[in-house]
Amino acid sequence: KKPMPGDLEHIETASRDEITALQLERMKWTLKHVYENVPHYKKKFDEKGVHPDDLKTLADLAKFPFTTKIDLRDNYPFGLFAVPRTQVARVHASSGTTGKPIVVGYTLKDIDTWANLVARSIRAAGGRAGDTCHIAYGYGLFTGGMGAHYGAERAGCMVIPMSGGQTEKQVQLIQDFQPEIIMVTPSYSLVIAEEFERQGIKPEDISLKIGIFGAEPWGHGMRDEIERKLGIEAIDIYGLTEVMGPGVACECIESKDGPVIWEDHFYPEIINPETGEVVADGEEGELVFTSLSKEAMPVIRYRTRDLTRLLPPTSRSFRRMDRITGRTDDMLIVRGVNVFPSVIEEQILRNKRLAGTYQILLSRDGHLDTVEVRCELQREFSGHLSPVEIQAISKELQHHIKTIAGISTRVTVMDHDSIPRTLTGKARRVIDERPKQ
Ligand code: ADP
Ligand code: K
Repeated sequence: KKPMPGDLEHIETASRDEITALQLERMKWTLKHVYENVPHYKKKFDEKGVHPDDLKTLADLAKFPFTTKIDLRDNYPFGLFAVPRTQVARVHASSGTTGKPIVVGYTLKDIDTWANLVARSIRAAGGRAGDTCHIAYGYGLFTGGMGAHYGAERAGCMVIPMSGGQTEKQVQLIQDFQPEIIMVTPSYSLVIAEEFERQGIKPEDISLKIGIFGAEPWGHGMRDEIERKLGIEAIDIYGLTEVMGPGVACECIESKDGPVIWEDHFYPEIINPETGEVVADGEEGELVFTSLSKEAMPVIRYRTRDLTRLLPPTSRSFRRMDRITGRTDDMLIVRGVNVFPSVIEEQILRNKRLAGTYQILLSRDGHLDTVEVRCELQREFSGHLSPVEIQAISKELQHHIKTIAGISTRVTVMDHDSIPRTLTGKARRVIDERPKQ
């Protein structure tokens, strides 16, 4: 499906001058808004000796301080909100580096903007009003499910709010309701594809035409496999909770050459993660976003920790981003869910019979990520516990990790000194054996 002129918003094909003018106006508004309403930003700006009035051009943004996950953690839960609580319509949350999540808020207008941007993303992907959209992202505190949902409704789709899991039911509903669009993590789409295969349903007999995939990195190999097995066009959507949720950027079906950043609402920079210097378009570095229209929780130069490049415009007037090639922190993404090793470590340390040495082993079973957490007993307990006691420790830890980090794991409790140490005496904490896409 090629986009018709009527399917595009004016700004999507506007001149660079027009986009720059809009960005500058919105950036000035945002800086002033946070300076006046969020003590954290006022303090950081003052410490750096910058004032919102110092922004004369977009490049002046480089004078302003970065925002990180630590700032969100330190202001947990609502300290970075720029409007009174009475004006916040909804919150979402995502994993932080400790047991406490990071929390974001939206005014009704923010939710409206978000719905518009996901709707724009769906149209970019080739979806149209009247299509049926099956959503298999998780609903709840995660931004995935509800973000996709409101956007698909806004695009004029009939929405099937299926959420994740229950693969057989996913297939049954797709067979019965005949959706054209599916929104889901790329890895789970392959699990669904396999269930179709198992039931002997051929790709050409599946109603789906477009899949919009995000929440985790995926590559060309996976795109080909998904497209072949489901008989669809597979489109990449990018986003993150701190900046909004899914729909910060989305690929266009005409070119399928990397997500187009919706630059009228999010100003991207690429920085050298070591020095913090802004690098030129085309150079790889860490992606940084400044929100341009958010009311409840704007972000100024938010360091995503995602490594990528900015690419020139093609199908739209906005710049694109390349695939995410890695991260500058140790965050893991397991089945689309962000997981910090430090959160798992916290849960291990809660049990006084366990030592601080542990290993997280990631591998892939079929299309899904699996996680094994190996930990060791403290020396004084090692060899003194019954299998039943050890089993109970592992069950309890598994439960805590599921509750706090939101992922299922297999926990193996080993004797003291079972995990190999390196020369420095430290164990390699994360072993990622998942195949690279
Ligand atoms: P989401 O619902 O988009 O996954 P989260 O806040 O849970 O939002 O996770 C955001 C992170 O997920 C990003 O910083 C990035 O590392 C990863 N991510 C999201 N979308 C993509 C994508 N299309 N490709 C690669 N990584 C992605
Ligand atoms: K994610």
